[in-house]
Formats: sequence, C-alpha cells, structure tokens
Amino acid sequence: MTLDVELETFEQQGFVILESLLDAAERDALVRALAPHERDRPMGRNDFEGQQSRRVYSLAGKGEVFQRLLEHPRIVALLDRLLLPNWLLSTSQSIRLYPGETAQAWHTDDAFYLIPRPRGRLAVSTIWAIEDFTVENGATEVIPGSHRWAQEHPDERPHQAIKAVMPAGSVIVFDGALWHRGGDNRSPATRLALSPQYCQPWLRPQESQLLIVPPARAAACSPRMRSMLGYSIHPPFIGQVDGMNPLRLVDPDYHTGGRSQLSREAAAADRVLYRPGSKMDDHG
Ligand SMILES: O=C(O)CCC(=O)C(=O)O
Repeated sequence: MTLDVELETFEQQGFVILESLLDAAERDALVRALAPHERDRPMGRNDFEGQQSRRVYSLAGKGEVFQRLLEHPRIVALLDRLLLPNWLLSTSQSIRLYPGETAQAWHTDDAFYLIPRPRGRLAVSTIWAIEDFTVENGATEVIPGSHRWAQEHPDERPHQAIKAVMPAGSVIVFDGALWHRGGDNRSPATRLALSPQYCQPWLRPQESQLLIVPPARAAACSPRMRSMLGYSIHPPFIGQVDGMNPLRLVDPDYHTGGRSQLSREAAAADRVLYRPGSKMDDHG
C-alpha cells in the first residue's frame, strides 16, 4: 500500500491496518524491555483499564526501544499528513489482556476534548499487535466510518463492527474520533498491544511528556522525538518557555547562531514567538 492509499483508507474507514512492520527480533526487544515494568504491575483499576488486563503507561520514558516504536517511519509519514506540524505524543502504553478479560465499553480516544462532534481531526491512535491479534484473544474492535458520526453512541445505533485481526508486528492506525474497544479474550494466552496516541500540537496531551522525558534526558533524543514530546511550539507561541521555543532547554547548539540546521530552525521559531500572527508555517 502506498502512503496515499493508506491515507485514503484512513479517511474513508477511519482506520488503516499496516501489516507486519515489526520482525520477531524487534518484538522480542519490546517484550524484554517491558517485562520489568509489567512484573509488579497490578491488574486494571476498573472495567476501562480491564480487571484482567495489565497496563504500563508512559513508555516514552522507559527506554529507547519504545521511543523507536513511537517514531516508526511509517507512522511518522502518516501523522505528518494527518496532523499539523509539531504534532504531539499524547500517551504511550502497553495493554496486555489476560484470558477471561471481557470486552471494553465502546469509546473514542478524543472524547475528553470537549468539542462537539463531528469535528476536525484532534488525534490519531495506534495499536501495535506485539502478539497476534485473533478473533479469540481480544483483537481491537472498530466501527468503520464511525469517526464521522455526530453525537450517537454505538449502543444506541445499528452498526457493523469488525475485529482488527492481524499478525504480530502489525499496527492499526485510527482517527481519535473512531468508536472502538478492546475485545474479550477467550483464548488461553495473553494478547499484548502497545498503544501510542498522538494529538494536534495545540491540545494538551493525556500524559505530561515533558515530565516523563525531562530536558536532560531529551538532549539524547532524536529531533523528531523531542518535537513530539513537546520541545517544540505550535506557532506562534503554544508551548513556549520564557517567550521562546522550549527546544533551547535541550539543544546545546541552540544559542550558537546557526552551527546546525536545527539551531537555525529553532532560532527562526523564537523570532516567530515575538511576532504573533506572523507566518504560520515558520515553525520549529
Ligand atoms: O486493547 C485494545 O484493543 C483497545 C484499548 C483501548 O481502546 C483503550 O484502552 O483506549
């Protein structure tokens, strides 16, 4: 599938599935990095988190292997077309359904932004199948086209849901407005997913990524990662610190007046901050 076909499918259905992007070694590395965090983790605190599910939150701060997944090039390519420049990481978590887990309530991932539906795109979610997603083990269920619904709820409106059955290493990418839920796990094994969610650069992310990866640690991150964590601005000034781009807190070259392309971009962004209403594509 080309990027344009992926985007068209996404617009039509509200989601697109990209199959088998991660090989076994990449999945194993993620599972190994997750293991110490899952070990003493209690089951979910309510039906939404899942009483027979284990979740680990804030994965952006739990290792480079997770950061690599968060900025997977195929996902970044889609997000660059679906959201505004300097889109943000909203949350990143693992969701392991254990045998006996029941289906979640239908929900959308942008429900907490109090803007009436239908509305412009606010967020994009991804759910990576780290183990095979099957009909029996709780594959995510989605309602195609429901991202365009107004205020209706799936419990009150006829609909045809489908299960996102996909081999391990695949990912479903969906509009934050799409109705979906985790399925029930009737299998004897677990179903492990990693679920990064992203949002427009002018919204408050679900997790406080700047605390999860503070400036000293962000210095070691890729430019893209810093940007999605919030070391960036939505012009002219959303995200600023002291009237300037927060990137200056993590980039040692920032003040040196152009030793790197990054610094030049960042400096340009600072100038934008001083001129509210100036060119909106002048961002850093
Ligand atoms: O586990 C899943 O398949 C979906 C979970 C989900 O949609 C959520 O918790 O927001």
